[in-house]
Amino acid sequence: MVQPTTLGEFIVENQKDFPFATGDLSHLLTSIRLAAKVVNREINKAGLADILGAMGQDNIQGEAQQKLDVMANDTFMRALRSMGQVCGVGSEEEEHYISFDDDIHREAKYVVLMDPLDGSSNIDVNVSVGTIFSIYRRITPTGTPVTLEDFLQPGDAQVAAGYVVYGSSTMLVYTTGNGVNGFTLDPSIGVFCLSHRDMQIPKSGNIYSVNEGNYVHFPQGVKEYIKYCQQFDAASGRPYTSRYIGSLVSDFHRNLIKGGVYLYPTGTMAPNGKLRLLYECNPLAFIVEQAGGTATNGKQRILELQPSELHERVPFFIGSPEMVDMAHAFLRRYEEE
Ligand code: P6P
Repeated sequence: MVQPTTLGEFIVENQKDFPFATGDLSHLLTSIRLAAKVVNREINKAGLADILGAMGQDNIQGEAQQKLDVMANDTFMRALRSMGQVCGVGSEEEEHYISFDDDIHREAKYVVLMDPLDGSSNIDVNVSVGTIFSIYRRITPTGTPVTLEDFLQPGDAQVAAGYVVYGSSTMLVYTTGNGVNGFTLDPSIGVFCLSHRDMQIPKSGNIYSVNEGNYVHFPQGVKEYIKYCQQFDAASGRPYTSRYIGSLVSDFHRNLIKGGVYLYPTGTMAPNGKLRLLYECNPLAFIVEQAGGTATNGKQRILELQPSELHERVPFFIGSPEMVDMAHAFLRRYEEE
């Protein structure tokens, strides 16, 4: 039997692709790998331990904080602090960025932005959830405490991005700008094994993912695009299939493999959209572009946007390039409406 390539082996083998690689990024990815295994273990036994349900407090988003959200945040924060390559972390679960302000960490050259457990509303009903992370080099001088400026960089400046999907199997998918690779956790040996080499999203597909419960609040162009998806047209494979898990990582991962488009537009309930630019949209946009796909806010590439605050929300259109382009055509046609 051919021995699968492990994530650890892959990181070392591909370190040469990373300019100025001093091994720091590799060590950083290793700490993320470890944290993902710990979170996976806790999620898999959540039904058994007293860890389901809300903490009885809200996070800064005003969303009921689930116990697993807090566990995941603490686990990744501890792992990122432990290896010494990171000087600070921005997290969905933390109002402000966390500075690792000691002599060792002030010399570190990376900052991380993360959504430690995305889709947490699905936790108690056993639907897949995920972790999303984004890695930048700090832009303020090493030796000084990290600043907000280090976190508010456009997505094009990312050096790495990835996600973990805790689903029927647990997968870690990431890019360092040289393509996208997927690793599946073999629970019998506790190792992530290369299972999806050089992932490429299909140019088109027949899946659209949107919360149609918000339909009445959508811009006219989005409404018209959804109708387009639902109309019969054998030549273009319509009507498309509607698939919406309510877990961004899971909806994105399925569309990355099968082809499709995920939409979270503006609406009166979410005037700027719901998804966060820094630790949801930017990392997935980096991944999808590396896989040949497209990610925009309906007008501009997500990766070009200049963030202005840590928890900034943006409208999000991501997936197969031909499907995102078609959605844009409807948005432009009905723009003034
Ligand atoms: P809605 C989960 O809270 C999340 O951030 C994404 O994972 C998911 O795609 C979206 O929000 C679901 O939002 O408004 O459709 O429930």
